Amino acid sequence: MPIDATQPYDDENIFAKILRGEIPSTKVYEDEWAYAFEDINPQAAIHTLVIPKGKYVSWDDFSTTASDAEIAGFVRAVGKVARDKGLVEPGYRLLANLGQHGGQEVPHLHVHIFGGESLGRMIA
Ligand code: D5M
Repeated sequence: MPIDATQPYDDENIFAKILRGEIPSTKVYEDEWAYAFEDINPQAAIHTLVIPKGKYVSWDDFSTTASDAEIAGFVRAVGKVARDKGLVEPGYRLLANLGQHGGQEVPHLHVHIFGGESLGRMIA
């Protein structure tokens, strides 16, 4: 079920539990600002999620309330994960679903990195 992206942050959401190490994940990268792990239900040959360490429900929440340092750190982490996976050439796709129409299921901001194959025009 897609979430209402205007809801308050829920400390019990599944990505909060992953960040706290309460449930397992396949870690790809971690730094001060971000944590990256493999999507449990991959929609492409490479499907990695990057989440900020701060408590942000959505891209809207993050882009309006995070500090410049958090935003810069997170954006650089997304780029680094994709680069380290060798995706810059031949390319990849970033996606952040937001709310009901965006089909966002988990109420902690996450950017999907899709790659490892030709992706066509759209991917869910
Ligand atoms: O995407 C939410 C994504 O989160 C979806 O692609 C599955 C993934 N997911 C859900 N639970 C887990 C766990 N436990 N590990 C790894 N990946 C997970 P959305 O953009 O919200 O629709």
